[in-house]
Amino acid sequence: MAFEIQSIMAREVLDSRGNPTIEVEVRTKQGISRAMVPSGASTGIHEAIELRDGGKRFLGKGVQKAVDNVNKIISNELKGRECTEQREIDMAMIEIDGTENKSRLGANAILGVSMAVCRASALELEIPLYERIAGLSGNKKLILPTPAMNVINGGVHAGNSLDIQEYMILPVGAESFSEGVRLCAEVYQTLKGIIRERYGKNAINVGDEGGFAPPLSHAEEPFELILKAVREVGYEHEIKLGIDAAASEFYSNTGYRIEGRELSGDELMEFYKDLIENYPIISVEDIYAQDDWYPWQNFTGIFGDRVEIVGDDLLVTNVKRIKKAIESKACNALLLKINQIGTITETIDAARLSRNNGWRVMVSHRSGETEDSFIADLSVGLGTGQIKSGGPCRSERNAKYNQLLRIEDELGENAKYQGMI
Ligand code: 2PG
Ligand code: MG
Repeated sequence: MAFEIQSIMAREVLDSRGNPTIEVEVRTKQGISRAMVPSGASTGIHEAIELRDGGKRFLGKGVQKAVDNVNKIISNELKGRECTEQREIDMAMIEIDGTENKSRLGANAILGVSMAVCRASALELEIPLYERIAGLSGNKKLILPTPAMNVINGGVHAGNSLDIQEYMILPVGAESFSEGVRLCAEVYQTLKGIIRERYGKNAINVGDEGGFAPPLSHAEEPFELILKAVREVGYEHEIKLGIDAAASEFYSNTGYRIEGRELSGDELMEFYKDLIENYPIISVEDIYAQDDWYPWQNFTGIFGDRVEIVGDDLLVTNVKRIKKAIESKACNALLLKINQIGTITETIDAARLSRNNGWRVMVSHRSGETEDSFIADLSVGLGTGQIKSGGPCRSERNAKYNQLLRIEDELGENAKYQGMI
């Protein structure tokens, strides 16, 4: 028993929105490995279930049941196993849970253990976490990802009237990851000045993901502001744009409610077409609702060669839904979120399936985050080439970018930056 799990324990801690989340500690002979679980706001209905207590504590959001499930059920089952057996451990937890969506033990309980076990194995093997993840996934190319930084927040992440949830800048023309971060940070600070001047100092408060949330309501306005900032610092060639519409949030059975109008799938396509033609947009995410497959296919048929079309709520990091989307050509990229599926093994499988079918993969944070930087290592280890972790502001967002800066240093001359996607 070289790499034995000696104990596993969980506790309730707070996330970036002040809601409880679960932290797990796995003890092995080299010490303690910790992990913290993120939580979404615009969650897809097909995501694995995050167990919440209900009742009065934390207004129903407590995670003591999930903590108990780790401390009383999962820990007994996994104690004494080798922490290097990631797949067997993840499958054992899935089996004990016994449900399709991890609703018995809770995907938050299972994921916390899965992440901490992965860290423990890196510690025991005396290799960095990204190298461990590369080994688990069979990936040979470590790549520093292009960051997709969300600089203007809307939708359910902000208190303004923008329907589109995220306006992102992607430094595809930077020479390195660190240069990309610098360009984005310069644009961000310049944008802050522009917004303050135009809308007053109340408008420079930030939303859940560290982007600004000025009082705008038309989809084009954020692009104009961002491009003004990009031009002011002179990075028109280096920086391109992306959006996450999070369209499930403004969809109902009567259509897509955008700027006070009710649009059909075809009309919404015209709306996006105007944006794509007028602005340097290279990536669009969740442009339609999670079960509205037909317009997704239609859009991909027309724009699939021009832009990256990312499925988030549509795919929920679930290989079954990814297979369906590959077969039906509903998009051409996966948004990879560890807590949508609930184990590291299934996350790796989702990324592999997507890559093997010629798709791009963007690793993603959640709007409710923690100081855990696991996904930074995940993006390098899987070689996905892209990560979104919010604006370059708020330390739960920068924890990921800062970890990537450390990895860049550590890889030295071998640090390859994705850049152009
Ligand atoms: C998204 C995410 C992260 P949330 O929709 O892509 O940006 O938001 O975590 O609220 O689902
Ligand atoms: Mg999304």
